[in-house]
Amino acid sequence: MLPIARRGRMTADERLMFECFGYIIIEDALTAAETEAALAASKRLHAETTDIWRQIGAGFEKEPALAALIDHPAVLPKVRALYGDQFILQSAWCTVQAARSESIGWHQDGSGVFEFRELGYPLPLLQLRASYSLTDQSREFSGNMMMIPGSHRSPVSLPADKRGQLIASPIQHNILCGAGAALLFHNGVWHSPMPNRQDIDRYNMHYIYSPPWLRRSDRFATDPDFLAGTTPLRRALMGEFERPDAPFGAGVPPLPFED
Ligand SMILES: O=C(O)CCC(=O)C(=O)O
Repeated sequence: MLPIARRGRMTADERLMFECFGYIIIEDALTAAETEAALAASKRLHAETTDIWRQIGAGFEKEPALAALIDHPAVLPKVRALYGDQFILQSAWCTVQAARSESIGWHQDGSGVFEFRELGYPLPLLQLRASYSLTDQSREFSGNMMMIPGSHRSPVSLPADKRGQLIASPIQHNILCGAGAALLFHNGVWHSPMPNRQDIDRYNMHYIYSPPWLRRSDRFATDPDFLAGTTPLRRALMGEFERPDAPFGAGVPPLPFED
């Protein structure tokens, strides 16, 4: 019953699993070297963090190992399969859950200011999140993600009194995966981090892909030095168009994929 996918192109089976569960898991998305480099970069980003849970945005501007995951070949073809050739990186968050801490909070992704579920039913795909586990989360209580499969298609919300609970629903799935795995999920899936009862801090790196007109949430503008030094594809994924005034129409060129 696990929606396990392989690296790269989205197969028909994977697409069905994604549509049914609202997520798929790519267990070996990153190599050990990529995981180690991204973890070291995440620790540098969080060098000053003292909160038990905190996320820092746009770390890719400073850390090449995090920029490398923006268009990672294990995952980006699946994002493309779901969105086509016109989408952006709406945000990228490096998230730490400190050792021996918890911050259970079941939620759907989107905007607390105007929840996506207010838009209509079924909830549209607006923030497709690729979450890379940078520390081992193959056992429960390692800060691993908990998900309610299929909840992106539920017309009713998770009851408010369940949103702070470890066991929010009998059908919840506590995701277990090693370091280097990627979890790709629909914004509508109810999810929460599990407590981290380990002696080490847990790190996740989240990349959120959206239609080109969705406002970025980890930055108002992308660092010009990063834009100047990065690849055409990553630059385009930053949402830099020639006509940023016209993101709904002819202003948005297709992403410069090589194939
Ligand atoms: O990495 C985590 O702790 C979970 C982050 C999360 O669920 C979110 O940012 O929406």
